Amino acid sequence: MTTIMAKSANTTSPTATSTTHVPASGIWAWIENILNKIPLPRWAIYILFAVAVFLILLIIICCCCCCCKRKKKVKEKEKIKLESVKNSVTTSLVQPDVEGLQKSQENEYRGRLQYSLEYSFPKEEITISVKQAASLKAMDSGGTSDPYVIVYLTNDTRKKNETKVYRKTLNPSFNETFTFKLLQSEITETEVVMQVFDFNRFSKHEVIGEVRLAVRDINLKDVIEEWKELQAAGDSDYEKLGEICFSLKYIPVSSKLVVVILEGRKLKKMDNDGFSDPYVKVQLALNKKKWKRKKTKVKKNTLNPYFNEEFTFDVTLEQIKNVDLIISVWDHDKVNKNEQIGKIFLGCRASGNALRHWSDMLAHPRRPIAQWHNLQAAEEVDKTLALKSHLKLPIPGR
Ligand SMILES: [Ca+2]
Ligand SMILES: [Ca+2]
Ligand SMILES: [Ca+2]
Repeated sequence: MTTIMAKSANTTSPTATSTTHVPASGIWAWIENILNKIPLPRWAIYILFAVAVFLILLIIICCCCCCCKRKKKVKEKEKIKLESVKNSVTTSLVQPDVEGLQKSQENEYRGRLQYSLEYSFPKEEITISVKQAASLKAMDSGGTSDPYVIVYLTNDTRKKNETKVYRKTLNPSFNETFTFKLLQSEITETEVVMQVFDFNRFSKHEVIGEVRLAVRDINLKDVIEEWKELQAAGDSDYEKLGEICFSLKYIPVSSKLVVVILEGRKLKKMDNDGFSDPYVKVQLALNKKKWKRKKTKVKKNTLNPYFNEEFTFDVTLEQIKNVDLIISVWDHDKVNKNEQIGKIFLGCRASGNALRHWSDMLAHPRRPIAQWHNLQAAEEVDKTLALKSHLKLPIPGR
């Protein structure tokens, strides 16, 4: 009976059986054979097989993850590596970024603020109403705060408005409205800042937190009313002083350091007409002593000057390790003494953004690298430079 059936099957589709079924059944028979030799019940073999497959997959996934992480780390290291300055002591002097230190403070809960915003296109004015705050952080020993709000726009930080102080409360109702001039041309660059402070009669008022809104992100056609969580207050000194953009290029073969002062923006207003007359000084200090100095032309009556002036200094590879590049922005005054707006220094002992720019320049010789920097208070930078002036860099091989 079976032989007849097999024969008929063979005659109906001879090719199919000979090409596909025979080898497959051969493999299965071989597997069957092996499984039969294992002195375990069939279900146990299946479970062991599944566990083995799972473990192998797990190992493969782990290996992939490790490889990816290692690649990422190597990339990050390469970014800061100073390729052209070998055996330099820079890495030991790299200070943690200020941003990193502030991170833990940023996460803390500070409370919420309710406000409304309305922009008038014909008048080019923005009206900001500070409504109320809720669940503010307690700043005083009694578990309360004495909150008030300072409101300003970053296009003119000289005009700041503040609400009344509300004593001993964490849920104050302010309901005060302020109007600021905001030209349509200034919208893209301007932020609304609402900083909640704790009033103290005998000590410095402390900032509880702030809400900062980029005006360009707000739908100005409607009246906005909303609640926002307070964030850690940023360093408002930066926006007061302005920013400077310059490019750096180092050519080790010819020992040239090329600094191109490109432009400044949002510089602080230093004159009564609401403008400044900015120019930029580029100084080099070697081994903490003043060494070389050049300056740009004066740009009259502007807070957003465009310079595009190039300065070349002779600095050997040995000297570049000990050089501080100091960029300072000044307001030229005809009658009075010129006023310093702000400054910044770069070099192997700088930190944060400044160190990153310097490192990028050294890591990519002969290539100009441009970057924006926030200006810092001149006294602060001078203090940092002077503080370290006694520091002897242990240069290897000397
Ligand atoms: Ca207080
Ligand atoms: Ca002035
Ligand atoms: Ca001036």
